[in-house]
Amino acid sequence: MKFIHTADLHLDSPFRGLDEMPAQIWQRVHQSTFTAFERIVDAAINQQVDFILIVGDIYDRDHHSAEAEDFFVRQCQRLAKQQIPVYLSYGNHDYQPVTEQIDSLPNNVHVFGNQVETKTLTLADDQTVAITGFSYGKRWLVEDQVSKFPEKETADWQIGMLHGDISQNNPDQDHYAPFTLPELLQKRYDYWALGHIHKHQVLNEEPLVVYPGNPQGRHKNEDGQHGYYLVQSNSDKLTAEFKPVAPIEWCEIDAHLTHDQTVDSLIEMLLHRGEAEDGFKMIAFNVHLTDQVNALTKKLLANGTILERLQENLSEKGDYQWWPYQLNLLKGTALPKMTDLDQEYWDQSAQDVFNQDAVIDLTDKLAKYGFIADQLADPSLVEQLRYEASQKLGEGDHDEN
Ligand SMILES: [Mn+2]
Repeated sequence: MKFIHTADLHLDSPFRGLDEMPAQIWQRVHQSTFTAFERIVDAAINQQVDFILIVGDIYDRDHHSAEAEDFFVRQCQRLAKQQIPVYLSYGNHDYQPVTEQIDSLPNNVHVFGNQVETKTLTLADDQTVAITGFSYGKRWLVEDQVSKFPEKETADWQIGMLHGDISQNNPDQDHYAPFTLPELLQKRYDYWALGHIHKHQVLNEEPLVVYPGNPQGRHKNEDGQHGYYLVQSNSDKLTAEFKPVAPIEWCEIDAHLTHDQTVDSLIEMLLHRGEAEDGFKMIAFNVHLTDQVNALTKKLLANGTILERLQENLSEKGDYQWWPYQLNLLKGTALPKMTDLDQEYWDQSAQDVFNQDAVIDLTDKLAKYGFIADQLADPSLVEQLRYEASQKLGEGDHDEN
């Protein structure tokens, strides 16, 4: 048996706030979720896999675009021509009522209904595979779904498809088919194909319990490599191998400016750092400043000029191997543009406002909007909010001048 496990394709992710970049780069960014899945289908065909599992969030939003749907159908048709079945479930992003075979999809695509059900297939070598799963019919599924999964019975291989999150034992957070690892293991399945968490990870080795992550990261918090898992049997054991496919990778680079650095030498340094990266990278520079940094350099960093010059430099060459989309000034920053604001006063109020408690408070009020709750749950958010606020305050000051 050989199959591909993927999830969270998030086709047609909007990549908001990134459209101010050269058309070539924007095209690449906007197409990336499509390209990543196309590469998975290429791999399925080249590897002659027995089937593909797609565990929820095929589309980025519940009202997905017709273009995204058309793209997905065409990719499934490529697999149909090769007699490769697709088993899919919808997740919290593309939840929908599933009552019968969805007519736009070719016959090789098997969609799980809103209630837990099991589908079986027989492989070329006569081994049988039972696959159990369900589709989200609404944005939240607060009830445990795993209790509805049958224990492994007579099939040679039993696979569970579960788009969900490990239970936090907190009804305010457990919105996505909460489960525990022991509960999964009790079912004696051969493989648990998870979805929902966007960072690829193996939760358990025997049997394998795997989050494949999304095949294309959508922003800086989904950095590093993204791809799918190729799962193969070797006698009665399964192995899962991570295969990267993401056409763009998000990355953060720390740069420390401790000396009296000129603007030109700074730009040169950042260009070198970007060029040293392999593959196409979308780079956010985190520039750490100290008081010794030249005052003019600080101003140009803070008002966006340095980032613009970096981008101009790459645009002039026209050879895009990476793109600096953001430049953050971080701790040690003297907040150069906030000349009228007492630093001590800022630090004190920032501490009051930008802390995890304040964010949780906000989360409670906004939690009914699932997509907002997802964003707010991100641990790096506090730091990011604090930084954005300092930038905004700085911009105000700049405008007055
Ligand atoms: Mn997702």
